[in-house]
Amino acid sequence: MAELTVPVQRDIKEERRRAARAFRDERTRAGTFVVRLMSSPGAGKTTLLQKTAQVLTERFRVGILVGDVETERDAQRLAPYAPSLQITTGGACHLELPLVQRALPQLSETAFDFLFIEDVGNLICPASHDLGEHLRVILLSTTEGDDKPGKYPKAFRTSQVVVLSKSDLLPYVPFSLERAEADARLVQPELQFFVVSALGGDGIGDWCEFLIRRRDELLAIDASQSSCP
Ligand SMILES: Nc1nc2c(ncn2[C@@H]2O[C@H](COP(=O)(O)OP(=O)(O)OP(=O)(O)O)[C@@H](O)[C@H]2O)c(=O)[nH]1
Ligand SMILES: [Mg+2]
Repeated sequence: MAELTVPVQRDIKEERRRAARAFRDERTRAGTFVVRLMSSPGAGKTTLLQKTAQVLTERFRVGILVGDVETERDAQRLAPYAPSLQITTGGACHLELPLVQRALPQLSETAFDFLFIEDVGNLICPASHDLGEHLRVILLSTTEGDDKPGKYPKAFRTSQVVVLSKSDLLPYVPFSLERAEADARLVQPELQFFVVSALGGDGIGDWCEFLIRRRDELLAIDASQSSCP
């Protein structure tokens, strides 16, 4: 079969990177810290967001966008805690920035201090897409095995934080926090780790304080840059 080369003459990846940077900068100027959660299905993203929203909404405005292939179930679970909107991808295994941009104005308000984005449960595809988040967090639950960072390196390499979730199950499963951490650090030495049980509440306080600190740091940097002549 004859091959036909079509010159596109557009760097689509660079266009996407630029759009993500612009989205991130807009949110920074609005004072919104965007935190994205990725993990394999069922690692505990929605449960962690329920607990996180419960704590943060005492002092902050929180919004949540949640991606799934089908159903509104996660948004329904999150709605009692914070304005939440489901993005159903209809088969796609990850979210993309245009979906986020379309969904955001449909949340009850957009002036949030924290915007959380839960991506579709998948350790592979989401890692290749920048949704304009300030902080990319990957959850690894104790039931998945401590060997996963090396097997799914891109998700760990492109994240800044690992939440080792379901710590309450540690007595019952062969999972070593040390091994998981060491394996992840081989992929990305700068990763920060939190050990959390969203069901039991252990580690939730440290996790929320960390998020507040990171938002404060972001806003302080933005303020100092805005005041530069
Ligand atoms: N023991 C224990 N179970 C948990 C914990 N966090 C979540 N779970 C359970 O794990 C299951 C999956 O939790 P979800 O929060 O729905 O996980 P998810 O990552 O949002 O799942 P998807 O959106 O389908 O990818 C549920 O049955 C939760 O109750 C935890 O800290 N400890
Ligand atoms: Mg979920």
